[in-house]
Amino acid sequence: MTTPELSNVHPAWLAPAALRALGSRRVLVCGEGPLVETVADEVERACARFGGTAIRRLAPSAGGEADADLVLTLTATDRGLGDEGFELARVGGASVVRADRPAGLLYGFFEILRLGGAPAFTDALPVGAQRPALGRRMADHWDNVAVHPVMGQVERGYAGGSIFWRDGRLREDLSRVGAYARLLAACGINAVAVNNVNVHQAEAHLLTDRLDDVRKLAELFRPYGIRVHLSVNFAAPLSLGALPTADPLDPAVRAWWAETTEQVYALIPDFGGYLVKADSEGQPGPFAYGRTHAEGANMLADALAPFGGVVHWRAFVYNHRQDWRDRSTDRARAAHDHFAPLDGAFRDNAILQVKHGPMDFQTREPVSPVIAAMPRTRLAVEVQATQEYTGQQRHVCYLAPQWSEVLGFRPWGEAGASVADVARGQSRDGYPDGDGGGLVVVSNVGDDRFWTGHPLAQANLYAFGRLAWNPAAEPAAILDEWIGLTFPGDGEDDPDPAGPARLRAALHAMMDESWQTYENYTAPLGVGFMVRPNHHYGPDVDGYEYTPWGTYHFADREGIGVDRTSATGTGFASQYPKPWSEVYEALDQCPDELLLFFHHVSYGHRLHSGESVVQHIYDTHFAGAEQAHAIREHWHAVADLDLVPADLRERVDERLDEQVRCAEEWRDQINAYFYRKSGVPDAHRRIIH
Ligand code: GCW
Repeated sequence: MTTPELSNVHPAWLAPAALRALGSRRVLVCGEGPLVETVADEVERACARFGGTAIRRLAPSAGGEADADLVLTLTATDRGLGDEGFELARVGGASVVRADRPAGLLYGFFEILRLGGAPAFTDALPVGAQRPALGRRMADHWDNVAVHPVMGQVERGYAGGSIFWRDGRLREDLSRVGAYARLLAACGINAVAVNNVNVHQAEAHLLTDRLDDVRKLAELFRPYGIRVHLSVNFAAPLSLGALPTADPLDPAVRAWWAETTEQVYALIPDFGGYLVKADSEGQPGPFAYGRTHAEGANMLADALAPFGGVVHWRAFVYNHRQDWRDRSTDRARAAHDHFAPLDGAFRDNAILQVKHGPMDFQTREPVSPVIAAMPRTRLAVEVQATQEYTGQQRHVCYLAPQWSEVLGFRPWGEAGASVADVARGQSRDGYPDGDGGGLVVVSNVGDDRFWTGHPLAQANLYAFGRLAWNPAAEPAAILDEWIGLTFPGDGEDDPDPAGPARLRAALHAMMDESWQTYENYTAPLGVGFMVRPNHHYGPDVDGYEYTPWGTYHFADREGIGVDRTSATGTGFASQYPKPWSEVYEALDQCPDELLLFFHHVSYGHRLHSGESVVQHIYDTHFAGAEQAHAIREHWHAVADLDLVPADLRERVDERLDEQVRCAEEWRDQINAYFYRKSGVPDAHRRIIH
């Protein structure tokens, strides 16, 4: 039985009114199997609500049926739709969704919802086949089972507590999880990791004596075609197995993982696999035994292989105890230094999960050079919906444009493959296209009534799913899709028919360029960080400058930026293939937005834009704070419309006030800092404190 909507939780992109078009028609569901039941339940509920008729048949139907407006049928199509693809057709006045496999039917159903009224039920239906570009579309939760003394229930969580865990236990009421599974499926996500990659003591036990908790979660995700993954602790053989070592080449350790994994699959036959953060920020790993990361990952891959599982092994490995005085160490280099030499050494069911940038989810970073360095490895690209460095779900910051830029980046130049191609596995030497590591998002969801703290932050999770399905999709189009599904209006019952369109236009104006706005008022020109240490919210230009974290900007009275060139700097630029190694190396070619990531320059240095670095800093910070005001004004301008629930309105009001306040604080601190360092006045004589 699938999950009905919850009355006390915002419906997000499955607003009831978005089901109206389908629910008021005659809909036939044909085929057998658990996911077909999910579709049938969805149809039945929508029809019960909106007066339509749900018809159920177990046998497949080849085409349209005279008396149905929509036929959803599981049938052999010979269209090569794969496990998750579907085909839309018009047959005799009916719209038909066909799929070879049950998950395809589920995705076809959600596509019909997305199309809304007329396009789904008339000859305007976009007929043809659709398949996901990436087979793996995963959401990782950084949820702790027990409340962590520093990080709380959810590490870097800005939406309340975990929807899975509470105070050391699995929640008793898991209805939220079913509703979440439904939302994830509706945007195309098919895998979820249910605990933090930092695996503390209580969480380690999920693998063994608390595995039943994971089984319960898997049962709620399964009806929506989502496999459950678990973050595991590399030292589990010591802590759980009472072995004297966790050495990945030790036969007893290997046997422990094999047996433990067998038990996992005995309880959860469709278990997805393990996720591992090893030798990173204090987590244990193979280095303790003089072994490589490939040896560590392969041990787990071998344990999972008999059951079809995969290990996602994270490439986020760097020295977090660096001496800030040591100029030879560059954190940006670390992942490539560690992993590129291991290309070809990983098993086929080991996926190396790489953060999209070389540092750490900053507002602006170049694409990680690891992505271009390992053609014989299955790579997954990791992005962050939880807005650790992008406003913590207090600021509007629609991240799809950033992710789209990453996915479209071509590390080997215009004629070469894109990052999306790598994630798809297309560029992997000698392996079939489509079985790459895929795309992974750190989820931004918690037990908040609006799921994501800031209600508009829902768009980031939705857009992630849609980009993982089709990396070429336009972020602005995805945004409109999300707005339309989340704020559909009441259709013919709207007292002011122009109202919903006005609201949608306002939301679009608020969100479409909000990443750029956020970049404008925060750290300039790709240099990153400049945030308050530990919690990472708000400005603190030197907050990380003399710390062990390797996140420096090197501002002095002459200039700013990190010299990562080969000629005079850390040599990071040479980790890229041509042409990018040359573009980044050359001061006159490096793109403005990444200038300070790659070069240390004087405040008077002229950007390609013609402006000096320091004047650019002043201009973007004055502009950014104004743009934050404008975002709020767009919202206030539609306050007269009675289309948004009062509690949502209040929440957005409160967050926008905080965004405006914080943007001004950023503006003033950054401008004051650089004015005081450089002594260069603003050409336009605006107020700098
Ligand atoms: O950016 C850092 C975060 C940590 C996080 C880590 C990671 C889960 O500040 O909180 O730990 O990245 O990605 O592993």
